[in-house]
Amino acid sequence: MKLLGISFAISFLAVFASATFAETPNIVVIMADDLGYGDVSCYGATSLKTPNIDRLAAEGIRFTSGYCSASTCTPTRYSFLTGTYAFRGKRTGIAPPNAPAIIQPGTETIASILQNAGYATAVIGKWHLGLGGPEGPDWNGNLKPGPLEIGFDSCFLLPTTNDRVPQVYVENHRVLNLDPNDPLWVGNKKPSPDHPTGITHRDTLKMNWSHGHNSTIHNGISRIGFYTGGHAARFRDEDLADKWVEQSKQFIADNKDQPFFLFFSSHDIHVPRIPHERFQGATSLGYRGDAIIQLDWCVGELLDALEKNSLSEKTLVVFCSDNGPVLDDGYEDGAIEKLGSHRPAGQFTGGKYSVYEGGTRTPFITRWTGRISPAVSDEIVCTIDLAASAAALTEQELPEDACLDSFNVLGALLGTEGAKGRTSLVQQDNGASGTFGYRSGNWKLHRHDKRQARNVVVETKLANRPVERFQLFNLKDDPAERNNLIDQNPEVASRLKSELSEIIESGRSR
Ligand code: NG6
Ligand code: CA
Repeated sequence: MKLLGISFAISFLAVFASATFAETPNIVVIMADDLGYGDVSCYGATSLKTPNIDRLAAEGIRFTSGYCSASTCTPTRYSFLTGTYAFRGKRTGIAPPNAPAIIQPGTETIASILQNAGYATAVIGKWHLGLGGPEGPDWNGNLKPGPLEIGFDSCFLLPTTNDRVPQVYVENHRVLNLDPNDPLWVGNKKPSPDHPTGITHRDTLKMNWSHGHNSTIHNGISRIGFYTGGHAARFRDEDLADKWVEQSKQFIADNKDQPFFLFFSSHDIHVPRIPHERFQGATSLGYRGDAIIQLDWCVGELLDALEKNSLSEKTLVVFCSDNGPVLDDGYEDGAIEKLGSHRPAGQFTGGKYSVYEGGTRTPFITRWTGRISPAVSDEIVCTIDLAASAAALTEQELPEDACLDSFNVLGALLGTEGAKGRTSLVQQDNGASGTFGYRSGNWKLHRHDKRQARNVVVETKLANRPVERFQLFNLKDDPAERNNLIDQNPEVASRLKSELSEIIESGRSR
């Protein structure tokens, strides 16, 4: 009897333990860079095949209204981590090379929430949210504050972007492999008259620049900003994806016995698009397509690593992008010439830098083997909601003053019967420019305080012609936002205008 009691107690404990464990799954967020809605085959691309991303979609939920919150990198990443719209924060537009840390220590983030819940937390890949105190990054010393001060236990970073200097890795608080006898200097001004740049040495470049990107040359490519030194620490662009995967596999293996949160922040398919030699020529679309194949390979490697460690059933994987697509973003890499019939934003208008749907509606997939039933969902979900949803998943209260615009859409993310996503969402372009998209149900309001819709440099076809301050579209009938219905629907327009103003002015939407 006693034996029976013990074995009952043990099996009760086992059930209880596994039930508890089931609600603290590992969370892996794979964020692509500049990947558009139509760039992968499970979202309709036919000019290339992305078997691993497709596999994720086939085994999980493919969202047709999955968003990032901004159409550039820094504000989307700020919102994803903090759960607060970036337009509320200072200096949240595209960060320059020497930007100080944008998210202040002590700010609640999805990482700190999960860290509090006992997760091991790591970010591997592109950061682009600044490092260091008000003076900016101390490249030769401690790069602090940074991810480790806002909830990550460890980080392995591309500190800015691949087109911004410097081309070095940052591991936790230090530049990796930095030789103290060859200190790293990073600045905005040409350091000496003889310093080679994309202008003075243009004929030596392995990829020509088309706008901007003509300062210091590294690996045959000129960049945004200047730097000298740190030669032993410099990476080859071709090796970045392999490095993110190697580091991630190690992190997964090291933490397989406890819950972990991995933010896998790919630099693909941001410019300069220089995939590893084995992917060069993989598609007919040029390096932009080849970089998508490299990204897809990374996803496959991560899924395999989960499988090998028997973690697929214990891991919620989220796949998303930081903003919509762009073709010529500063380098001549054939993206325009080789595009053919490929439509990077799918049926949507605009892309990176715009508040048309193409700027923020992106591939968005969730998978949790055994827990999520494969489906396609039209619910509205956004990267900004992952913080509140992670808090709900791990049964933690969100502090009142944190994650001000993050909604718990866990049910929609997991495909729970009848669960709803958001009812509305603010979209922004870059920083606090006064350019907003506001989706409410199927209605979409545009607000262009500067009366300029798009970035003229990269969207030549969509020219930055003056626009009305407000426009209204019905996304159901007109996903391409072509027919401005504001005059026919004054009441809807007025309701959306005041809802948007209220969200902006009240300082929070939660
Ligand atoms: C722009 C760059 C663009 C890209 C972008 C940031 C120029 C002319 N353009 O200023 O190439 O780097 O910033 O991209 O320099 S993001 O995806 O990180 O937001
Ligand atoms: Ca981006």
